[in-house]
Amino acid sequence: MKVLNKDELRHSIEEYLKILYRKEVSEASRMQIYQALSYSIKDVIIDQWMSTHRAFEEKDVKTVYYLSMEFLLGRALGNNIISLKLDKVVNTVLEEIGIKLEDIEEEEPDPALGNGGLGRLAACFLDSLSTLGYAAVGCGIRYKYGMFKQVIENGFQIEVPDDWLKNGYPFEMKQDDLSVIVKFGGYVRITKDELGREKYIQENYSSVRAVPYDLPIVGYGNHIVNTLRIWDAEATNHFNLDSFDKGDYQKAVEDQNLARSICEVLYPNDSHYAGKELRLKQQYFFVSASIQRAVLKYMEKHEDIHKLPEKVVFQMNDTHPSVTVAELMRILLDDYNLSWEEAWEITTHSCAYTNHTIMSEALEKWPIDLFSKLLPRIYQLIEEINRRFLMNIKVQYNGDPNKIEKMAIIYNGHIRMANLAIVGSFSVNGVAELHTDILKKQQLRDFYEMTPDKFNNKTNGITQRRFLLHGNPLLSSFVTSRIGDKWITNLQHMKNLEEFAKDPKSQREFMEIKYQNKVRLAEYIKLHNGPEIDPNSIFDVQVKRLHEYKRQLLNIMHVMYLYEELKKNPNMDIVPRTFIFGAKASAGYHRAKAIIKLINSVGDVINNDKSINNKIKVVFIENYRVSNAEMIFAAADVSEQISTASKEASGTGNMKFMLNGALTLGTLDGANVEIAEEVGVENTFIFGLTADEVIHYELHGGYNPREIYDHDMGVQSIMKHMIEGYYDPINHDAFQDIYNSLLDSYQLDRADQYFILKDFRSYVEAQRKVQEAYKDKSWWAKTAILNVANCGKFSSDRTIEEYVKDIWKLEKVTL
Ligand code: H2P
Repeated sequence: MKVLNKDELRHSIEEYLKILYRKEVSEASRMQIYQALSYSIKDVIIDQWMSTHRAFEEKDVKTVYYLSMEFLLGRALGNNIISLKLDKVVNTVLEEIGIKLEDIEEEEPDPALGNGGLGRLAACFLDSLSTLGYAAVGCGIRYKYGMFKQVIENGFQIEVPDDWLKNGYPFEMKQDDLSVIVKFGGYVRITKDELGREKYIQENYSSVRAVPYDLPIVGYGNHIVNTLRIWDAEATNHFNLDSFDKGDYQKAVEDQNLARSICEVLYPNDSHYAGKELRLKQQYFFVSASIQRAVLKYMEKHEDIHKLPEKVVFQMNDTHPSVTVAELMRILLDDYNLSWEEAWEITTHSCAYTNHTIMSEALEKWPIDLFSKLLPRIYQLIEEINRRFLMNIKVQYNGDPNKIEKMAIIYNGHIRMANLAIVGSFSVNGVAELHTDILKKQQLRDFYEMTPDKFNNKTNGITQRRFLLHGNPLLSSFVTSRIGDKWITNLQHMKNLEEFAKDPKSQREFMEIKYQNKVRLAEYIKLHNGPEIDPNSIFDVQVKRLHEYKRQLLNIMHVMYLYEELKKNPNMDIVPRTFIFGAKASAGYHRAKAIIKLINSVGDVINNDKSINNKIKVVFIENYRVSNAEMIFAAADVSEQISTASKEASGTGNMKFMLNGALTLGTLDGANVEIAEEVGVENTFIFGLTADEVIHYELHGGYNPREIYDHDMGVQSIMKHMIEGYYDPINHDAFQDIYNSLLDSYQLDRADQYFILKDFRSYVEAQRKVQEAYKDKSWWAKTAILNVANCGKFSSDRTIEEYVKDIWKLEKVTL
């Protein structure tokens, strides 16, 4: 196994600087050193990558294909250095060169191929799969532009394209020889083969060449390297003489355009996809390419296609890749000539589905017309899957039209992709206990009643390697100095930290580390257009995608309330607090963007009001993403997890904060419930309606927020100020819609459908308790340490072991 010593690394960096840029170390820019260092690290990875492959092949292990439209990777260089345990060597060499690793890391683009939790979960899962020694391939799309870069101008979000590939990405490898063709459109001709069997042939189609780019996923210290395979599209039909001869010029142009458009952009996950043909093209494109490749690879070493489920499992990350079910059927029927029964048996033993949200916007539905034109053969197959499934329903439920209405795959002119995924899978899982419960009892109740054994829960997790070892080196050393370093690969070991929770020296040291991390974040904020903030204040943080159900609005309304109280009573007893936000709103989500503007306007007023003596500050961190998230989690005292109960399937930010010793202020939603269970509810600040209460209101037409508005003068005052220009004399029109959404129903949306006013007082009270608790530094330090000590359950290593045991059945490989 290749390891690098200091001299070899130095030599390698020098060589790459020469080859790539014709430069000496002393002349090279930081970007050039970043590239040269990354290539040097990649050299080490390549050897491990090859030997991992060899071992997987020799042992003929089963592989999970994790199909996901999103992988929110974060930067690779630092993480790879840590996983290869090369940090000391790298630091020594860079010191010689006179540059810091952190500065070099800053040169790396943050591949933002995802929106939020779902994509980041996929990245954590790959990290765990490699570290635990399981064979896995992540399958996704190589978007040219991932998530946009967010710039805040005059308080408004502006979206700027993020051209992450502009300087080349050193860790990727193009694998031209593994390309496959993906077909769209045309029609299906039915003929008979020589044995008289019906054959379905797609004709007059457009096609693209799917070209894989492989990224290494390096296991921690175990020499295992798995692959994330992201697909790019190239035109099949170059402008060759052939096409001109046939008068096919138009088609050649179309194919070029098709290839160019498919991988261009990442869609926001809260947009309504209906009618967005390009989104469906993306889905089929990467699914078809991935499944074709997986089957080809299996057939290289095996003879019997019937045994595919023994060696391959396809995990569909949410509804987006659910066309997998039909694509696998197509390959088995059309390419391998299996009977329907044989093909269905194989498909339903290879496919598994994870549901990540009950928000209806994510349960994709496609109009039949659009779908059947784009994917004529796939549509035929879905029709047949649906026909057979409806026959089962009819037999089992006496043709009950209610059951058909809820469960049919094709209904009301639409194809319901979640239903396809459920019917075609042997496993359906939710991502936290509460969420899985809601799926069983509400959302997917009929499916659960029909096939209860398919349903299971897999509470999400996060990788402690990125979010503690890499993101918070001070706290990592604190932990390791006390309990050793086993926690890096087995987070349950954190439990041993519990005995230090009451130790005054550990408490002081913990608070000092938190302070240092707050200083680091304060400097970052200042450097990135933010205000000056006091590291002695409570850092109260809410960072996540902006969505009404996540209730950033509730948070900022509490800030407005606190400010107004403080104005009325300047001597009010208050512990200085910095409210920190970070969030991107999808470009078309106007209300979410108005909430960002509101946060910034409120911040402007408060941060510039000398009369309150810096007691509260509001910061909106521009362009929240994985790389600054690592720093933010490390610096947080309070973790805001305040979604409307029942709406946040799990949350994973909540776990990252806990791991870094922040205390949860949250509703009993998603994985917050399990966090409270693990650390003890007395060591969290829980407030608000429960999921049952929310669901009860929803089933009975909601509640009347006007009553609260009329009687609660605090609420009334902040709401009036919102629209009267108190926080923004020029742009306050932007807030009228927010105000209306809280008081009036509009079309299908009930007034205050996320129960912000309903939970307001309970939130204010919880916030008051936070402040009281913080006054007792020793209690706070003890509780923070207890949070770290009890986060063992929330490692993605635990989640992956559960997937492996219950769903994937993979073998562990050691090298
Ligand atoms: C979603 C859910 C989260 C969940 C995550 C991963 C879609 O992510 O809403 O509750 O933790 O998937 O399962 P997000 O909202 O963060 O984009």
